[in-house]
Amino acid sequence: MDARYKSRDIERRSLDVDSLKRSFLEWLVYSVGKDARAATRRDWFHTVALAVRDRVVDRWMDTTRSYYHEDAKRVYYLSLEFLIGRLLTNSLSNLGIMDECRQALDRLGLSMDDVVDSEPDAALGNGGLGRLAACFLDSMASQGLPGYGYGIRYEFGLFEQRFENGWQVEHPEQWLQFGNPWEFARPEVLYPVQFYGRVEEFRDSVGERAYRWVDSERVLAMAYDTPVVGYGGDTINTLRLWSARATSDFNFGHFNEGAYMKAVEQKILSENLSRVLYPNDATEIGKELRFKQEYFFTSASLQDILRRYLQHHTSFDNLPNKAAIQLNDTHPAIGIAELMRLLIDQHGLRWEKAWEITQATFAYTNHTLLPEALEAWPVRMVERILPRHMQIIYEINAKFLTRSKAKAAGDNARLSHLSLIDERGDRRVRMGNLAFLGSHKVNGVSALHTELMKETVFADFHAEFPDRITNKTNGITPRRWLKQANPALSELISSRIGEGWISDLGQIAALKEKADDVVFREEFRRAKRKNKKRLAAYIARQTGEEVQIDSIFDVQVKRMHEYKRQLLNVLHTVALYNEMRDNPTVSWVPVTKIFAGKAAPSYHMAKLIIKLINDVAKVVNHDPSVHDNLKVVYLPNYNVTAAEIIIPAADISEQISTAGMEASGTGNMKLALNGALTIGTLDGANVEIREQVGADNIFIFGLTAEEVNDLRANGGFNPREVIASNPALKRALDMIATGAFSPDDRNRYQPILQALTDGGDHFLVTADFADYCRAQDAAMQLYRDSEEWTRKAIINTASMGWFSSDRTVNEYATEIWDVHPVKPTHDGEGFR
Ligand code: BZD
Repeated sequence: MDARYKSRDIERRSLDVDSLKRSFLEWLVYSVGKDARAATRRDWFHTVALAVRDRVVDRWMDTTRSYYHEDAKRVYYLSLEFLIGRLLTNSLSNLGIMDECRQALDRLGLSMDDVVDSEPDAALGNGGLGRLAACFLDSMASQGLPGYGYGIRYEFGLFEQRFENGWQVEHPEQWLQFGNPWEFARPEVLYPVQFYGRVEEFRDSVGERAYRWVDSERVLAMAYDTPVVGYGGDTINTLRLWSARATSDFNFGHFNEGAYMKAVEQKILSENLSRVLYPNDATEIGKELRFKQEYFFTSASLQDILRRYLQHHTSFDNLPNKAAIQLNDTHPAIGIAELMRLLIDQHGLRWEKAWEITQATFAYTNHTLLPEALEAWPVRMVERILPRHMQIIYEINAKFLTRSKAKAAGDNARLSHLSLIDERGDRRVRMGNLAFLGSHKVNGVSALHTELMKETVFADFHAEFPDRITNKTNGITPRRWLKQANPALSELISSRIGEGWISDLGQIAALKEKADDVVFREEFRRAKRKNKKRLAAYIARQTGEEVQIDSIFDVQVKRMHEYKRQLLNVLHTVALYNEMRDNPTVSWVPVTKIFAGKAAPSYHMAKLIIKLINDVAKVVNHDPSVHDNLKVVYLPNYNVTAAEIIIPAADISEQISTAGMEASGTGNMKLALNGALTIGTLDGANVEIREQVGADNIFIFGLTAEEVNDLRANGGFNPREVIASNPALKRALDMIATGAFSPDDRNRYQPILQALTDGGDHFLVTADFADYCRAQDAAMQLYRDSEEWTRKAIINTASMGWFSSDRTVNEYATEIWDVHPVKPTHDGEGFR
């Protein structure tokens, strides 16, 4: 090899400050095409990202090659969402070259923070489900597990939220506008995906009945790969996202003008498949395009998985020993019918064999029990879009129902629950049932949620397959959510217990004894204060509001949903405001209520609650009689990047969902890990957080899931009585009802009051109000004793080891996937 290239090749991989600096200048000129004088911040971000990417590529290829040579069993995480956020700090931190990069930029007279802040936030997800997928990618790579993410490369991620006069307005999120330096386009990795058409029956070569799908429309799926850098940089896995391309059938040459225009229209239509992420996080919208997105990425992923498998194998018998496919909710569940189709129609397998392989390969994670969120597609639509799949689903159903215990017992009600088809009204395909039946394991995401799955939505399936449901309590990656987001605290921790916690979060328990160390407590407080200052500056920039660093930062950040009960929080805010006004001479602990989160664009009630919070903020923040003891802020456009600023600064973590409704929660884990004390119901993973931190170090309130269930079963309760008997609640509601916060439109909040009274208060806001206020009071009293508060905060941080997504992913790996770490061989040869 030419010596000049060889040395450049080595430089590309060198991690010292000088090499980085030289790379930056070279990349700026030769790839970004600017000189240092003309370069904008964004140019510098692209420059740095490309130079960092260089340092990843060799190891990435080594990793991929090692998996190939070992023919290792891979796990494929199929998810319609990956909420990854920014990647620059993540890559630098996991490669261990944060300081080197900062210094190299420094020598160029550039600020690292400016460069980092020029990266768009990749928001290819709605909330918890998408972020969980991103944490799992980090954990798989960090532990050397051969894991691939498969999803859609949406051109528009989750909308940008702005406020106009306190109302949410949505704007398109154009994260790809200036290009994406992390991804590699793979125009040669292209799979056809079919839609519509009809099924033809024929006799195969041995005279057996066989089927082919004909007259279909085709769209191509093109791959884009993003390297996933594991901690330490040893393993670099792949996130493969599919983009829709029109087929070359749009060869316009021979068209007349009318046909030509139509052809171009068709091209745009087919490429719409990967245009935009649906912004609904808990209600199914039942749109045809959504169903097509689900099939599009699932089909492409399965074709890719089979292609990779066939590099080493000639029969499919070993597929379950070489591939584990995890379905992130039911969004990719059509994959079960698709794998059956591929094995039977394209590879000639017999039904029984194909079914055995399919079941042994798939596993399914459920993320919600909310009935309105369970996917059920109209049979007529599925039939039209995927005619062959509809046949296969009928066949799976017929075979299953014939053999089921319910049939033997003549129990028709149970049979109809087990059916893949909901026969009530317009007939629908129940994707949860399909996912359950086609998988060897089905998991919930917290202990409570898994038990409720067994008792409610999947009770009949659980009776039929008692070993199939298993719990895998969620986790979060300590790299992003402590090391990167909270350098102040992570440096303090490492100074006392070393850096082992970063890849083995269990070690953080060694901090427990430091809770009694007065010096450590002081330093812990200093770190929190630093983060609070950073957040206060952010709040001022975003909202113009000045907040007190010494106030309690009481944080509720998550998607807006009635079951998450932001309304309960704002009612407490109004009650506290009244108390402060009534008792101006009391020395109040100052409180800053911080909200952030998006509402689905069509979710009117959620948007109205946002407006209410903003209206309350306007009144409270400008009322001199509370002497700045209470501030309310709603930060716009909550995303991963905002979370990284907000979470490390929180004193209180609000986890106040109606018990039984939040499957797990993961923000609860991030906040506690960063030393916030939780005010929460016994819901989702809060139950397990209490077990870990101890009941003395968490504020639990409200009805339990069982009590909620009993209450509802016994015909509910009378919210009007509850309101009448609680003067603080009554007063808060009266103020809202009479327009104290909406003088411009006094009836604005009627729908909210209606829901709480005539509507029966489905989410039990009024029922839990008194106990919630008690928990809030207890927290405020404790905050006065800053030593005691800090002690508990430290115990929270120190007790969160179990909530690392490394632990979660290991449980999946051993109990569901049977995949094992592979150590990549780095032979240092550079590009091949
Ligand atoms: O999944 C969430 C649950 O609500 C949380 O309790 C849980 O912690 C996380 C991770 O398991 N569910 C979602 O985030 N769901 C969605 O985002 C979603 C998206 C599209 C359609 C339906 C639901």
